[in-house]
Amino acid sequence: MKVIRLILGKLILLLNAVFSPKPQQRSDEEQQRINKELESMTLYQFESCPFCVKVRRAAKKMNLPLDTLDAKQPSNEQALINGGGKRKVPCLRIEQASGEVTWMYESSDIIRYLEQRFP
Ligand SMILES: N[C@@H](CCC(=O)N[C@@H](CS)C(=O)NCC(=O)O)C(=O)O
Repeated sequence: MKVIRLILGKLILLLNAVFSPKPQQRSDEEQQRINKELESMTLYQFESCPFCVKVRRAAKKMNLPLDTLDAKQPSNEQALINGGGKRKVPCLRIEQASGEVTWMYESSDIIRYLEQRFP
């Protein structure tokens, strides 16, 4: 079972690399403004988790260079559990200007949030 999962994971990564989405183009000024906003967000993920790949692909298509953290790494895993409440990925950590932090689970919710915030 572990071997099958490993092979499927590698296959997902290969297909993702081959069929990489084309990033949306923006003016340099607009892109810099968005990149600055993205500094308040971090995506907790596993490299070959299909739901994480789905979010990364959507972010790439929207040209949103999200900071990512490997949730398998113990300190990141602990931060995810302490902050978000569960060890599940993908999870987007969003820090508001007020300092309030939101931990958003569910790939579809994360993608919808990014699409609405960066139309
Ligand atoms: N419905 C969720 C599914 C996410 C999910 O099942 N993630 C798996 C990894 S692919 C997970 O975090 N499992 C918990 C674990 O491995 O400890 C989504 O779309 O984000």
